[in-house]
Amino acid sequence: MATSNHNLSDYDINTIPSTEGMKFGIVVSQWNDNITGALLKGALRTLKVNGVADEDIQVMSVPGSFELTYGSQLMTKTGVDAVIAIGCVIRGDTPHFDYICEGTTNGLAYLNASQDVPVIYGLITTNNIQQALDRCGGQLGNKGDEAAVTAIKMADFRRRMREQQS
Ligand code: DLZ
Repeated sequence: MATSNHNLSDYDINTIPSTEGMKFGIVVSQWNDNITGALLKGALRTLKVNGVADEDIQVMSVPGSFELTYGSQLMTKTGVDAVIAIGCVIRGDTPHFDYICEGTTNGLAYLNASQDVPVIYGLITTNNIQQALDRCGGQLGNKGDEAAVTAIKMADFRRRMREQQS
């Protein structure tokens, strides 16, 4: 699980499927927007490097990570091939952190299990601001890059499964 052994931005471009004809939705939380903005930048950069045009990416923001489930659910209904949910929850002095992390994680997992557009977990959950900075373009790379690569792979997975079924 430790990200310390893994740079979140590392991937082999030769293993990325074609993005031709694909559309992506991104739902980004405004809470900790210095972090989520950097994650969004990473995700957009990686989608574009892999051939996705601006007009095939729809970005919407929600107030906090807890709202990512609702936002992503609506985004899955817009004709996109995958949704990336981006948020950042930083531990505070109360159990609030645990409730938001658990609620958001369960919500996003439920979406993946209950409908047919993949929703990618671009949520970082950290003990402090430094750990978040390390993961949004700092020494451990950018989880936005990782989420975009995962979105492309899952959109391709969905496309191939649909082709098999038709
Ligand atoms: C309330 C709250 C707190 C304390 N911390 C965070 C956080 O670190 N990251 C985050 O994305 N959102 C936080 N929120 C806001 C909740 O996600 C949510 O927006 C509110 O509880 C309203 O539903």
